[in-house]
Amino acid sequence: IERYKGIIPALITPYTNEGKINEAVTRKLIQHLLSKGVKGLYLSGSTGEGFLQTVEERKQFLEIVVDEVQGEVPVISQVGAVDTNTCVELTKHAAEVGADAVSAVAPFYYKHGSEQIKQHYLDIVNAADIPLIIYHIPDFTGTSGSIDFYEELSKVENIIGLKYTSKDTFFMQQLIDVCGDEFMVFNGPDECCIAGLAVGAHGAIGSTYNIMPEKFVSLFNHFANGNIAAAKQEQYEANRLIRKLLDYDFIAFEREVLTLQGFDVGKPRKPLQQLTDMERSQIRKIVEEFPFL
Ligand code: NGF
Repeated sequence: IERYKGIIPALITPYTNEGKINEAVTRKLIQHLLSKGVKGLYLSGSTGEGFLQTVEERKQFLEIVVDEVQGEVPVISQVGAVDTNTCVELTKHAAEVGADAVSAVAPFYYKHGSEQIKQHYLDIVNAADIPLIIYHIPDFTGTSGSIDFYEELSKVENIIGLKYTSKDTFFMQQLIDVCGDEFMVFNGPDECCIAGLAVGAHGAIGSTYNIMPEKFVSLFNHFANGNIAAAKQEQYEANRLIRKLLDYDFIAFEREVLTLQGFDVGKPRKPLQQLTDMERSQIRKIVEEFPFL
């Protein structure tokens, strides 16, 4: 558990101008984030565009990341997909290439009952000897498990935690209460990081940690040291930026900021927002307003 406690960027997947995975920029971005004190990397989630990639690309990206990280921090690969077979295939691969954990959103598009969703997670965790972190993101999947549902899954061997992307902190607190302290819960909405930590989240996984890792590492450390006023200050400063970010597709915005920071990560895949020149120049102005970027 100690290894995972902290700020974990949901890594952007760098692309070349041709839209292929950009290995060189991936390696450079990883070294940069590690140098800022992040405690892990979360791949192929919403931010990483895993759902817009082929299975081969998801495998390729994980292999590059595992090779670059060399065990320094945990690498968590989001293997969620519409169908169980793809999740199982990606889980087996993640175990083979040495990822530390896999994570999976609930199966989406079709409407499934909770028994089917539970079986889906059991099929994933039984596919290989690698821990699973469930990914709760009800706004995107259209499915929200109940507290009882998660409590049951938290007892399954090798299901080690939950990434919680919702702003309902009461639900999060109830989960932490019933699942126990050995079950890790990660805060999802970066703008509510301090709130998640306050109700007991062990760490935080999010997209804006790609562009401002230092701010959130500082927030986390202040919080852990009991310096709540300083942690709150960091959250407030970060949120002034996040408020502006939310006028755009967050992935398009963050890719533009990373490009301005010297990481040529390319454009998001369609149908994600393709920025106009005007929007790009607005983002450039925003970056100038925020010296911590
Ligand atoms: O994208 C969302 C949707 N949330 C992300 C994060 O929880 C999901 C969050 O960082 C994620 O990291 C992933 O799967 O890649 C937001 O982008 C951020 O708080 C800005 O709102 O809610």
